[in-house]
Amino acid sequence: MKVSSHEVNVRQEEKAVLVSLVLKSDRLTEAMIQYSLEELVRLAETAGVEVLDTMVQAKDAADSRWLIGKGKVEELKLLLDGHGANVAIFNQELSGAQVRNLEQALDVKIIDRTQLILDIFAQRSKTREGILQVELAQLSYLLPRLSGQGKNLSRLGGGIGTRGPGETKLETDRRHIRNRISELRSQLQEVVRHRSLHRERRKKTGVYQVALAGYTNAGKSTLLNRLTEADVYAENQLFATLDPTSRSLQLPNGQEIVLTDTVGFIQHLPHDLVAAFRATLEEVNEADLILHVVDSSSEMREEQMRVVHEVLQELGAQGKEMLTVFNKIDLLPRNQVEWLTAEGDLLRISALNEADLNQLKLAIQNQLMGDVHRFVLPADRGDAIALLYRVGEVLEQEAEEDGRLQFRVHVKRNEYEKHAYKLAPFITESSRDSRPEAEPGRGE
Ligand SMILES: Nc1nc2c(ncn2[C@@H]2O[C@H](COP(=O)(O)OP(=O)(O)OP(=O)(O)O)[C@@H](O)[C@H]2O)c(=O)[nH]1
Ligand SMILES: [Mg+2]
Repeated sequence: MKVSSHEVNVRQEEKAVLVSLVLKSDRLTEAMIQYSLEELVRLAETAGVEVLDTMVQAKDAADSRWLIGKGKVEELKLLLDGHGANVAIFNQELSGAQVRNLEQALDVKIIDRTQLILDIFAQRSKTREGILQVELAQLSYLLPRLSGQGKNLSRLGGGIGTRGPGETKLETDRRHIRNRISELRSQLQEVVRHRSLHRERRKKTGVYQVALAGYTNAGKSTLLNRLTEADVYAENQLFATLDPTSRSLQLPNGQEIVLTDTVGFIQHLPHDLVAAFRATLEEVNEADLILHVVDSSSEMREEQMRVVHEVLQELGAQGKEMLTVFNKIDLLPRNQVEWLTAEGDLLRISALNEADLNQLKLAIQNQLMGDVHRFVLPADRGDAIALLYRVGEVLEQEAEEDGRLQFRVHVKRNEYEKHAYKLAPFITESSRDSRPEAEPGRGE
């Protein structure tokens, strides 16, 4: 994998052995274990660490002192010494005590998966918002682990088992961190406020928002670049994108929409990170349509899709209109392309194929625009009228001579499918909506 020279310079001295604990109760297949380890290797390399070896232990339960078993710790020590490694990176999250015990036993720097991901984010974030969010996530991770000395925390921790100055120092550090956390939170609140104001303004113009979401390395930024001639960093590495980028995109019918690229997801995405990145990820939540981009050439495709659904759920975006975009089909044997299935609407494309990109634009258009229906309802059908207002946007309302009411309503596809049976008897005419000009005050 490619690591930019800058990162190599920064982290050149870190040579690591990677360690993964597999719980037997998780019933992971050999392929899943292998994949998870490969992903950790990619994460480490993305962070600029040189990976010298890997080690896996299957166990019934995690050891509370070292995560892995005592015998394995000794084995690891030999491995580290043999390779001349100075870091051990664990695939699982470690407690503060485990980090200290491992450091004592192994005499190398101990890093866990969460820290590694936070580290990558710290190296990558460029915007003020991103930088604030990463610092918040790092401090939230650090605070509960600040209970003594460790190579990782040596600048911040007090002495092990010592009282007096060490403990006082620790208390000061804790207070310091708590203060900084509240400071960061209030700064981020300001960012959130700005973002939502900005979004409100965009909404008022009636321009549709479409968000690219998906597992890291699925091809989201490549799609944004190819569709909008944006110049977003897209690379064959994990977490190439951290800060959302929005570009306008013209659909085949001439209408402009806003397409937003977002940070990729990964399995076991650190909770502190999701919490801290909420403001950024809100972009997904606020979109009219989510394009779930999937690397269809990945052996772990299903697993990755599940992770994405989980994170979307955590963000409260599960009910959103979604189009699954199976990307990179150029890397799949032809006969396997048909096997790609998902719940709801889907598309099979290659970001490298111009015709596929046009197909994607059409699919977005169809998905977003819905149809305009003309309904005629008796004035006493308050229930049906209320439903009309709920499922769509009422463009026109007129009273007929016989006292019935006529409505022209723009109804989104998925809403219509859900409620069509109740409204179908009142429809008198339907047509595809083209929304040529902006309509003020489009509601949610
Ligand atoms: N063969 C092939 N490669 C693709 C396709 N789409 C993207 N890629 C490659 O996949 C790699 C990852 O692409 P990105 O666009 O950076 O992926 P991303 O989803 O933005 O990744 P993160 O920002 O890390 O979440 C790059 O090397 C792209 O060139 C495709 O359709 N076919
Ligand atoms: Mg990207």
